[in-house]
Amino acid sequence: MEQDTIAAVATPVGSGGIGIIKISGRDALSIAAAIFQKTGDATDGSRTTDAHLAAAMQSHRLYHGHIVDPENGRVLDEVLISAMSAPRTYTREDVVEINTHSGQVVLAATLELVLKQGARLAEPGEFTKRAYLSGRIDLTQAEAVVDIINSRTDKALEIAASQIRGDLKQKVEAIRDLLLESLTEIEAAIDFPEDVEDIIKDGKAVAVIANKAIEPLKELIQQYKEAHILRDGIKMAVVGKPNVGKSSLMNRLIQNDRAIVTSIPGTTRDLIEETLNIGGIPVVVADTAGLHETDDPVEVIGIQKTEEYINRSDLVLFMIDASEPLAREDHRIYETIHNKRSVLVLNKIDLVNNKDGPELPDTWEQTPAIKISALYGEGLGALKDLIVKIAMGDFQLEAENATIPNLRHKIALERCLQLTASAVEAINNKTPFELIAIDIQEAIDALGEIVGLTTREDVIDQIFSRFCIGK
Ligand SMILES: Nc1nc2c(ncn2[C@@H]2O[C@H](COP(=O)(O)OP(=O)(O)OP(=O)(O)O)[C@@H](O)[C@H]2O)c(=O)[nH]1
Ligand SMILES: [Mg+2]
Repeated sequence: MEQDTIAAVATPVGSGGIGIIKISGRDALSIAAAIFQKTGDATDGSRTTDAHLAAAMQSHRLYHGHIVDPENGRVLDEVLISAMSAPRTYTREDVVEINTHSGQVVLAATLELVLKQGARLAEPGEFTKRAYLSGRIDLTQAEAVVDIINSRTDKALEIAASQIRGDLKQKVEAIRDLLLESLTEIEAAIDFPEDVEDIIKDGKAVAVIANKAIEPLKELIQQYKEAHILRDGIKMAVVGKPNVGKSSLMNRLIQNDRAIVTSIPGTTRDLIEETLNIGGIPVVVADTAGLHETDDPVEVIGIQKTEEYINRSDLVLFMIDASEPLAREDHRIYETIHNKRSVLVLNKIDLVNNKDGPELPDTWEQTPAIKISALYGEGLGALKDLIVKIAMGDFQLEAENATIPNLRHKIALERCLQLTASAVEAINNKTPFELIAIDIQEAIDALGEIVGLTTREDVIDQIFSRFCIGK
C-alpha cells in the first residue's frame, strides 16, 4: 500500500536535551537527503543526492551532521539522523528520525523544511495507524501504544506491555482459529450431509467448542471484570459535612498542601481533583465542599457539584468527625451515599480518648469503617489497603494473568460468547446446520473486531484519535 510521506515532531513541546522529528513514507529518504549534510560530505556546496545518501548511510545506523536549508545554505542545527529502510521499521515504510536540539523554534523550523520538501503533517496516531494498516501490529497492539503512553502506575504499564507483546491478540486469535475450524466442519456437513454423524459424533464438536472457545472467552471476560481498574483507574470522592477533615485527608493522600485547610467550616467551596497511585490503582480523588444546608450561593453551587460527583464516582469516602456525636447532616449524607460503594472514615481519632468514636446506627454496619487521623497521618496505610481491597477483591496481578481486555474488547468478547453458546445449544438441539453456521460466523466476526479484521472504520478512527501527534 503506497502512501504519501508524513512528518511530525515526536517529542513533547518545550525545551529539553533533544527533540525528534519523524518522517515516514516513500519520500522519507529523499527528503532527508535534501536537508541533511552528513559530516564528512563535500563542503564545496554540492548537495548530497538521494542516491548518495542511501549509499552513504546504512539502514538503522545513526549519522552525525547538520540540517541545512537547501534554498540559502543556512545551517539550522547540529543533529543526529537515522534512516531506516522499509520494511524493518515502525510503519514498515522508509522512516527517518532527526534528533535535533529540543527547542520550539528549532523543531518548528526543521519540521517546516521537511514539509517544504513534500511531506505532509501527520495526523494524531498516523504513524501507528500505518503500522496497523501494514499488518505489523494488530489493533490491540496499537491500542496498547496509547496505554503505555498513558500508564499512570507500574501495573497499568505491565498490562499495556503484555498487550503490546501480542498476548491478547494471540489468545483472541487462538479462539478465532478454533471457531473457523468448527465453521469449516459445519459447512462440510451442510455440503455432505452423509458425514454429519462424524462431525457431531459423541458431542465431540460441542466439547471442543466448549473447552477451547467458551472457557477462554469466559476467562478473558472475568479478567476484565476483576482487573480493568488497574488500567482504567477509579474515581473517588471524599465527602462529609463541613470541617470534618476532608481537605486534610486529601492533602495527606497526595502528600502536598493542595487543598486549603482551616478550622472554618465551609473552607472548600469548589471541587479539587488529583490523580494518585493507591496500591497500584490509578485513583482520581476529589476533595469536595462540605455538605450542609446553606443560603450562601457559592456554597450551594459547590454542594451541587459534590452531589453530581458522588453519582459519577466509583468509591465514596464518607468522613465523619469521630470526636463529636453524629449530627443531622451526617445522617442525611449517609442517605445519599449508602447505595454507592463507600467507606466510612472516622477522622480526628487522635481527639478520642478511648479510640471508640461516636455510637453509630445499626444500619450503618454494612459500610466498612476505618479510623484515622488526617492531621497526624494515623491509619492511612489501613485506609489505602481497604480502598485496594474494595476495588480489587482478591485479584493479584501476576505476569501470566496480565492480559486484561479493555471495555471495547470485553463487549466484543461477550457477544462472541453469547453467539458461541447459542451455537452449542443449537448443535445439541439438532438445529439445521445452516443456522448454526450463521451464529459461528458472527462469533468469528466479533473476535475479528478486537484484532482489527472486521472493525468498523469509525471505531478505528476513534481509537487513533486518542493518540498524540507524532506517534
Ligand atoms: N485533631 C485533628 N484535627 C483535624 C484532623 N483532620 C483535620 N483536622 C482539623 O480540622 C479542621 C478542618 O479541616 P479541613 O481539612 O479543612 O476540613 P474539611 O472537611 O475540608 O472542611 P470544609 O472544606 O470546610 O468542608 C482543621 O483545623 C484541621 O486542622 C485530625 O485528624 N485531627
Ligand atoms: Mg475542605
